[in-house]
Amino acid sequence: MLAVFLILIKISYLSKNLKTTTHYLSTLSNFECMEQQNCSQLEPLPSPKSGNFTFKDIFGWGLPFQKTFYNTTLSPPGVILEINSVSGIGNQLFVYACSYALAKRKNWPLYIHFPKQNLAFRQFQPNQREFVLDKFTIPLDNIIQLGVTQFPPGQSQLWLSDEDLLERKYNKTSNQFMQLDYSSCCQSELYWKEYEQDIHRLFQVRTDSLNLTRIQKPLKEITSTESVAVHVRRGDFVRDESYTFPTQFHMKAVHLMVEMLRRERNVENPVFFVFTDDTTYAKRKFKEFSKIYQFVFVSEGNNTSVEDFFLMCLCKHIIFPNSTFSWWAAVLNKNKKKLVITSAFNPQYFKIWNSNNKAKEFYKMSYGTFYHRKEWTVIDPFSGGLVT
Ligand SMILES: *[C@@H]1O[C@H](CO)[C@@H](O)[C@H](O)[C@H]1NC(C)=O
Ligand SMILES: *[C@@H]1O[C@H](CO)[C@@H](O)[C@H](O)[C@H]1NC(C)=O
Ligand SMILES: *[C@@H]1O[C@H](CO)[C@@H](O)[C@H](O)[C@H]1NC(C)=O
Ligand SMILES: *[C@@H]1O[C@H](CO)[C@@H](O)[C@H](O)[C@H]1NC(C)=O
Ligand SMILES: *[C@@H]1O[C@H](CO)[C@@H](O)[C@H](O)[C@H]1NC(C)=O
Ligand SMILES: *[C@@H]1O[C@H](CO)[C@@H](O)[C@H](O)[C@H]1NC(C)=O
Ligand SMILES: *[C@@H]1O[C@H](CO)[C@@H](O)[C@H](O)[C@H]1NC(C)=O
Ligand SMILES: CC(=O)N[C@H]1CO[C@H](CO)[C@@H](O)[C@@H]1O
Repeated sequence: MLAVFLILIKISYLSKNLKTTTHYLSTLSNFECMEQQNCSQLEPLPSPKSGNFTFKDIFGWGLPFQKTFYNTTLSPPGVILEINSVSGIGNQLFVYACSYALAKRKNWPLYIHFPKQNLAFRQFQPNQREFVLDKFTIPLDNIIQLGVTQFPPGQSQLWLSDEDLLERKYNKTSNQFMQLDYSSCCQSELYWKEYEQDIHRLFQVRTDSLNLTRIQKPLKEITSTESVAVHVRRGDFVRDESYTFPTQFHMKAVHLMVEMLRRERNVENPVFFVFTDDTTYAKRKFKEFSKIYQFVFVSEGNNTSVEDFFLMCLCKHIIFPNSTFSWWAAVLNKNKKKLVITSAFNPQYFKIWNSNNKAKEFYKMSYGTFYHRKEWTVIDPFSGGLVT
């Protein structure tokens, strides 16, 4: 009897919390289109002229992908997006945005090459580089499997570099398939600026990608306080001494954020939400700070990187190092009064980068000029000084 009673209390507690969470979510996902007073659908990209690519049933059911691909031949033209197997969320969004903009400009279909991964077993743990685009509101109709999907005889892709794309240096009258070459990163909004609104709508995390029970506590705290996301990235940056991020960056950035919030936003009680792939490390680093400011360590328990990303986007303000994951969280953040503090690139990085000089010069130039948004506060990761 008592047990049944307790279970009932538990169920009603859970469903009440779930309702509150769902309420937050629905308010938030409509936020942008309500703001623009325009909730109509996006103008879709053209459909392919040949082949059928319907394999929606693959997502979530763990069917081996081979079973669902048909042996079809594509008709040019089209833009082909091949997700590099080593890219994380941030870089997948960068190359998608860039390919989307190219397809849109040409009014061509966009094909996405499906990676050889079993989607059912994705964990989205830190440093696992998994296909993630289906976790967003990105339409995935034109999926292909290169190798299974054929090009017509004599057809191939026109490979484009970052520079080609930015300067539109490709053959504009070409009717060939176009594809980013493997070194293209498209790490700037300049590649898709004219479709900014589309990108914002396509890059919403789908509600069904989230475990609402798991994230409901931080979600509530983040939406009800003057929240500042703090991204502490260790993971692949600790592989090698020369990659270790100077911890003084976060310290300086937190102080600066407090000062800027007070001065520019009249805010006295920010709450810092730490997102990290190494909670033990972050807790140790922020030990003293936690006594002065309010700190919440979000990345604890069985969270996924998609959930962390979703929550980071909802924080009112953000502090982040040179990570593309948090670059997107800063850009997709819808708070009109957000403050963003980030780190300049480490000049050391370009010294160890072994690549030809031309590409290196291009990246140096791009990171120094259009990688960061103008309105962001960029500080030197070592001295903490402002970079202008
Ligand atoms: C809403 O967006 C659609 C598609 O982007 C556009 O065609 C339409 O003119 C917009 N309507 C308003 C009222 O802005
Ligand atoms: C797709 O093409 C395959 C092979 O031609 C065919 O067997 C299948 O019925 C088609 N599916 C749809 C949904 O049109
Ligand atoms: C796909 O179709 C082409 C043309 O019909 C055929 O030559 C090829 O062997 C097929 N490939 C597979 C893997 O079935
Ligand atoms: C550009 O593409 C068109 C159409 O495919 C082709 O006829 C032309 O020769 C190409 N120009 C160059 C410079 O490659
Ligand atoms: C969602 O998260 C809760 C709390 O961590 C966990 O008990 C539950 O199993 C999760 N659900 C799914 C479907 O993973
Ligand atoms: C990003 O940060 C890491 C850690 O400090 C650094 O080693 C790397 O050089 C940085 N990358 C760039 C492009 O500045
Ligand atoms: C994480 O998940 C595992 C297995 O599902 C469970 O045993 C563990 O208690 C969970 N940890 C937290 C902090 O929720
Ligand atoms: C993806 C992610 O951030 N996962 C974190 C979840 O929480 C554990 C425990 O704190 C972290 O180790 C993971 O990095």
